Amino acid sequence: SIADCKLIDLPKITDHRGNLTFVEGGNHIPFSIERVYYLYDVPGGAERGGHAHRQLSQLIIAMSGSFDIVLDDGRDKKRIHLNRSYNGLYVCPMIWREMDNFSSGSVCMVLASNRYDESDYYRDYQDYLKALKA
Ligand code: T46
Repeated sequence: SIADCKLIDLPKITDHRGNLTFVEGGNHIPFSIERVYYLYDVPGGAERGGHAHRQLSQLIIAMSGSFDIVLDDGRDKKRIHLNRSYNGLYVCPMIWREMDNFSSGSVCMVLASNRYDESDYYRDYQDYLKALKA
């Protein structure tokens, strides 16, 4: 459920030369990292997401700028604004998510527990709801 999706406060090493944040698979996040991908050059007003994953666990980070993620577990919905590079949103499997409100120049980085597999996606909301009930 969306109650299992948590904002994780990542380590932040502050320094007069600039700040440094790091993420260790299995330590700061409850999975090992098999893939990294990022969204960038997102035009104003764009919406992304609109799917759920069967197996995939993810940590979503606003590396630069900000955006919103709406999490939906078929019962409850929650809108989360991400705007700090030292915060990551942990998203567990079987959560429907939509993303919008991208600021100009924003970069969304995702750390994922598995390689890309289209068969891991529910891209139809009704199919997703059916799978939840099954
Ligand atoms: C998610 C949000 C935050 C690949 O070939 N490899 C990949 O690793 C990924 C992530 C995507 N693709 C292909 C699949 C589609 O043809 O890139 C195209 C766009 O993917 P999608 O429409 O799923 O993009 P988003 O931004 O809606 O969703 C992505 C991730 O798919 C998803 O896991 O949680 O970012």
